Amino acid sequence: MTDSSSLLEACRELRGQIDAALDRYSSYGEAVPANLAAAIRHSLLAPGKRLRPILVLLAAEACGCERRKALPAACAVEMIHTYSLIHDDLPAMDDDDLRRGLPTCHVKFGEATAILAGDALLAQAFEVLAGSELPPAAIAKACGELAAAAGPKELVGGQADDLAQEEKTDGDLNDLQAIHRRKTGAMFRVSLRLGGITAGANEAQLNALQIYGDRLGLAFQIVDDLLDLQGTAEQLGKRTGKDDGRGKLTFPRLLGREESRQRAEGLIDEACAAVAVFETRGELLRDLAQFVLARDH
Ligand code: GRG
Repeated sequence: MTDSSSLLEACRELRGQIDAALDRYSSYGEAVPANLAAAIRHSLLAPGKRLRPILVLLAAEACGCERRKALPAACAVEMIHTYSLIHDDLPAMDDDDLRRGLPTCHVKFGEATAILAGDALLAQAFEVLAGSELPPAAIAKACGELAAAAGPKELVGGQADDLAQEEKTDGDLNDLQAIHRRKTGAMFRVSLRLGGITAGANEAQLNALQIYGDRLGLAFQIVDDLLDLQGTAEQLGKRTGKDDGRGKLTFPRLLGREESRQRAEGLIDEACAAVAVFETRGELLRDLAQFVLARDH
């Protein structure tokens, strides 16, 4: 394992490259109505952790590709993630007023503009990915996989089940894992796979990356549930304690805090084992997995 300062340094550098690219992609000039552009930039350029785009870049690197080549795919993933956050915060969904330490998009720009900002990012993600300098077959594969991950069988389906779950009082661990494998996990898995596709990875490599993404996504969600109980709004940049207050199905509610943490640790071990095949080139992926477990925001 590299020391944690090397991981932090690498992440700082990657975040800088991702932020600069997102800034370029959302510098629309006069082509986009000013209010819509401001709403998109408010949410997209807000200080998110950029975990998913970092995963795209690190997956590409693990497969021997220059990070720069994977930057459009990384930005496409972050655009879809940001759209999902904007829509999730709307009054009809989670009804939140704080995101990434800032007022949510609809609080600042109104509901209609926030819906349009999300719609715009969802579409632009595919424009950006389709415009990347990859062989046409790789672009088609990447677009297809990203569409599937964001679609009704994965992200949107997981969100629908999560909303439906709020109406119920029952629900077990299988239900909860099924929701999060789609709502949170799909975007993690596809981030890893897009990095691999960019690098021209073979099926075995894509499979290893997918297992890593699956385990990391679930562990990330368990830690998210624990932080919702333990963290502060200042630390997390979003409201905390909401899930518990509404009696929502969460990992700590079903398993208790200690067992939830143990489960997250087991998943991180599995994630790291999956990318052992990349030897030293997978080192940052393994370090990042440990960081997800230890994160406090
Ligand atoms: C509206 C289609 C649709 C989907 C919404 C992303 C999502 C699905 C809901 C957000 C609510 C939530 C707490 C989801 C689980 C964990 C999660 C995805 C947290 C946000 O991701 P971070 O912590 O956020 O990586 P930043 O701001 O750092 O990018």
